[in-house]
Amino acid sequence: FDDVYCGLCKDILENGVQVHNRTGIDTIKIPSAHFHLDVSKEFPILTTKQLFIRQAVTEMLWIYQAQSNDVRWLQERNVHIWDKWEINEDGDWIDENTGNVLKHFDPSFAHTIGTAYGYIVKKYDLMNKLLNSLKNDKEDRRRVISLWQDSELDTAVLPSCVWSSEWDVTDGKLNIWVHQRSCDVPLGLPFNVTQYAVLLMMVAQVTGLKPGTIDWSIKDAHIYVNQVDGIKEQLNRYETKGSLPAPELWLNPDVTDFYDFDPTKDVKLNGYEHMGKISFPLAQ
Ligand code: THF
Repeated sequence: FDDVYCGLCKDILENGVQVHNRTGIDTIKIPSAHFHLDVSKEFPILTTKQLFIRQAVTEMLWIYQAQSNDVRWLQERNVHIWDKWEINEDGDWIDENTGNVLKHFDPSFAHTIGTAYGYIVKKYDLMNKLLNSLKNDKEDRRRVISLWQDSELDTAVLPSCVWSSEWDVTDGKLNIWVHQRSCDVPLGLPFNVTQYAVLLMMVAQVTGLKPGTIDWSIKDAHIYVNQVDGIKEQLNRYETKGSLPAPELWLNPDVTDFYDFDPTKDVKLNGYEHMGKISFPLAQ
């Protein structure tokens, strides 16, 4: 995965255009990107920097297993990546730098991110529909999970960034196409790719399939200008040291129900070697 990822970063730095956006911190962007990964050959996780697998898997389970939009669920598990988007007791989403109200919600949305991600999965029963289709109708060509629901957009802090996945079965292998409308390449993308690979492996296991491929498409692939130094450091590691062998993800083979996966005992990353953490600023 480092090859694909570092290639994308290089492309953005070489060919990207600097633009303004709602966060107030400019990005360098390219309009689109796409890559293909084979999870049956290699578990996709970066080795040119440390990827925090526990946080990434917890976020994925928050969305697809707990089907929650409550930020406290993550905080209770010591995951703080959504803290900047938590609606407060008064129903306000606050700009952490200025203290201004960025958006007001009904106070019943306190402590959540509003109607996005896990809220959508639950309301439209998307995960159960997927699992049932994979168990009962292997030929189905309508397995689309869409977290983009127009009627929910106004009441979400952020419309879901990774918002669609399509699932097909070919020759006993489960393959997905995932699409992301906006991509913070240094922070979001490494989390997202690894967590969807884990999701693919979990869903394959509980439906009697083998994990296959991931196609990943992106609209607006960007690096925030305050992240450029960190990416240059990562590209320098890649150019001087290459990448390290990919680790293996172990899932407890006894788990047969997706909702039974417990990340503290049923998910292990074995032999993860990496070149160390790189800190990137997170634009709100
Ligand atoms: N907003 C922005 N600007 N970028 C994003 O990636 C993003 N997300 C989510 C919502 N809004 C976003 C939040 N996802 C980290 C990772 C994913 C996040 C937010 C933050 C992060 O800080 N990762 C650190 C490690 C964190 C730790 O130490 O635990 C890292 O180094 O990877 C898109 O999903």
